[in-house]
Amino acid sequence: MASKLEQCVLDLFKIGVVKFGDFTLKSGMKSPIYFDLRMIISFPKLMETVGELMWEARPRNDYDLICGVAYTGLPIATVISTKQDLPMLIRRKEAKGYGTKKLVEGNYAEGQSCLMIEDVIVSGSSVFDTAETLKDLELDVKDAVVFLDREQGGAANLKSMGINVKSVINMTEMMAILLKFNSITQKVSDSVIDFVKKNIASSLKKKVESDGIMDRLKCTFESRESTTVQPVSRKLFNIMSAKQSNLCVAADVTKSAELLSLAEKVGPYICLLKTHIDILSDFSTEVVEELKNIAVKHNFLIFEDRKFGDIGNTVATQYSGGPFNIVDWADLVTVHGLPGDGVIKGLGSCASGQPRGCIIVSQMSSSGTLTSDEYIKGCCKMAEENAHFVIGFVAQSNISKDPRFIVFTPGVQSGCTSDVLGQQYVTPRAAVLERGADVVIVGRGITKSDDPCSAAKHYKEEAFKAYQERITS
Ligand code: 5BU
Repeated sequence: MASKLEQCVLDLFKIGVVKFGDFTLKSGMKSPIYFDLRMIISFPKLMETVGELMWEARPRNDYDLICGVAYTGLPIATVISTKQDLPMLIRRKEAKGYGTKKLVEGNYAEGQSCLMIEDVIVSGSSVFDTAETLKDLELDVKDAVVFLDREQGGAANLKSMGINVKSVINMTEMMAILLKFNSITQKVSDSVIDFVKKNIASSLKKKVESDGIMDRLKCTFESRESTTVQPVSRKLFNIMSAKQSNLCVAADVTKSAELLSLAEKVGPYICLLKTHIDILSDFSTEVVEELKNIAVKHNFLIFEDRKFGDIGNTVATQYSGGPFNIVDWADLVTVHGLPGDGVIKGLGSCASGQPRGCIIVSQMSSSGTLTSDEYIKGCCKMAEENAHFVIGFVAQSNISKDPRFIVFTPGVQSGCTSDVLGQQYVTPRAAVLERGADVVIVGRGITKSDDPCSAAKHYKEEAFKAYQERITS
């Protein structure tokens, strides 16, 4: 009598899930065997058995959620979800281009544990990508269960990235069952086992570390939108692609009327307007209401360059409340890395469901800045650990290859190299092509020009052209 697992393997073989021949896998690797679990959706009872076996193989007992890895993981996760009464999440392959633009569907709360469900692992890259996305949502994702481990290094790869994988069956065991029930010959079994031994998938860790495929500098803003779940990053990538603009204007003016008039003039050319709200001599809540309307009208985001730099409890009260109530109107704010990540947690605690984010000042444009290499590294680590709220860095060099993070470079002006108080300038072209800026921040180069509207148009075109050259070079 065949066991439940043996019967399941034989049934899968019978419906054509296990195929022998010449196949090319997703990675480009050639294979004499292909395991195509997609077709079980046409065999509901078998799908139920697969779900049961996978649930029995789970690494732990206590999960709050499960998440199917698109696509074949999805129906299996659904079967498990309904049977075990366990809420499910879906991670899209691509972010949808309309509506809420969410990458993950379903309800979740910070800190909940989530088990990933996948049909087959070769290198483990799909499970890894899903885990990264779920971790960005502050979920606890350490485990995955797969039906078939092809024994080509996927489990070890994932282990090195901190993910524990349990499989229902591996390739050797599957060949043994098919052989035992005379479904395949010894020769076929030997060739498959020989193949998997000789074709170990490349190290995920090395691939991720070398960032060969996903180097920030080489990716389009459009493609980077789907690498992050941070809502402000996603909005900004979207605006940058739609408006073909990576220009932020630093609106350093001291009167509300000047601020609003400048925002109207440069609005069509910018993705972001940067403010120092405390330099307005006539600040009122009406001015930020008006500014928000102009931002909606011209489709740009508002960025208050507040440079929060205190303990979490203090910055929380500075951010939410006081005369400026920044959290109410600024999509983005800057923070210093100096206090440690309490500053980010403090701000995050005030955002309560609104799409808000921060940028870590990692390197400054001014001469004599104290930001050392160690400091920069610390800022990058802080960003990675707080990627749900951090959207990127203010920097003067290519400090991160991570496509999720956006690098903003101030100290940009054509035809001028410094001011008398230590500011140092580079051209938009040099900022984007030599220093790795995604967004260039231009203040006086535009605000002090005779015609801020034409100056903004000019800077916008120059910076975007440099970005286009960068991604195609
Ligand atoms: P400028 O007029 O283009 O020099 O204005 C630059 C703006 O960017 C100004 O608002 C500064 O406060 C801001 N800035 C900067 O110049 N250098 C930095 O390293 C950081 C911010 Br952080």
